[in-house]
Amino acid sequence: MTHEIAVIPGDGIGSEVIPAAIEVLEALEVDFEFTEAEAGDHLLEAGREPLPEATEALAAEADATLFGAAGETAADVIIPLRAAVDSFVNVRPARTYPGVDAVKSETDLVFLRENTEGVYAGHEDDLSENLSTLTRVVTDEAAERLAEYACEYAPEGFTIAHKANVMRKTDGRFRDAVARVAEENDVETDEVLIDALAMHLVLRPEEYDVIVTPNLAGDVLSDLAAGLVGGLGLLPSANVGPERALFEPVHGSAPDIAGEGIANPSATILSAAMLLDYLAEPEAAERVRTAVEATLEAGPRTPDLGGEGTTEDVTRAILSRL
Ligand code: GGG
Repeated sequence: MTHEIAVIPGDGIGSEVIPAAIEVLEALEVDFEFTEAEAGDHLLEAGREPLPEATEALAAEADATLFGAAGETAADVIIPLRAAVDSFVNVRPARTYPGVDAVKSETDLVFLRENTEGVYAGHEDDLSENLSTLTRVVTDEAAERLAEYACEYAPEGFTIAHKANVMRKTDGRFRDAVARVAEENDVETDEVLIDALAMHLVLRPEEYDVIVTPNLAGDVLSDLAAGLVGGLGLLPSANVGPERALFEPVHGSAPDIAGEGIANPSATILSAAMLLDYLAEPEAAERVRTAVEATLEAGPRTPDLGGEGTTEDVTRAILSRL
């Protein structure tokens, strides 16, 4: 069976790490047909739409999509692309790896981030010259979809992160809907306020496992977790929908290092491993993860991990260990 994969490198280091992941996928005994499409700041700068209709349509039809990074046009690119695959959950694992310096070596977390609404729903306005507003959207439907997924993902239980003591209606609705679905499915939950959770994660990340969060909180806390485990170069993600999914590193376009050939490809290659799991290719996924882990342990490593290796060096090493 041939898996049809949409490939959207996006901006900055996206166009350096995506080819690395494609090389790894091509080295496996799995049939893929890759179709590349454009999106991002560079299109806007050229006077074009940052997300061409053809790119959105490709993601909506492919078996899965591999996306690189969004820059200034993130709201115009990545949010509609997630919607194109009807993704209601962004799965963001953050764990430590042998050989990589971590602030907290006991970290092994997965964020299940609501992926359609909250403050990322796109209802932002300038009401006057000096007043801008943002409408936060929380529906039972989105929270329940996320919770159903969380119950399947973590039947042993999960933590609900919210700030319902202040955002009583929106985060109150989120917390109540997620807790209700968990109870209906006999899945245990505990809950924690998002601000307290930020501190707990820095001090005692080992106390947490699977964390279900509203949209913005999941975005912020997963970057915090990246800081605990060695940086954003290590965090993959999956945007899962009912019939399709889009995979991307958690990091953005990293304009400070774009073009230098030193971006860490690990997060994108680990995202490709998540894509393989999604496509029911678990052995190939495991081969990729094992090769990435061995390379993180033995090197070469890119400068974000204290090494002197290039993207190319790390990719070659991963390929040699497949
Ligand atoms: N590959 C992830 C990416 O491009 N991140 C940039 C960004 O701003 N993301 C916002 C989000 O993940 O919602």
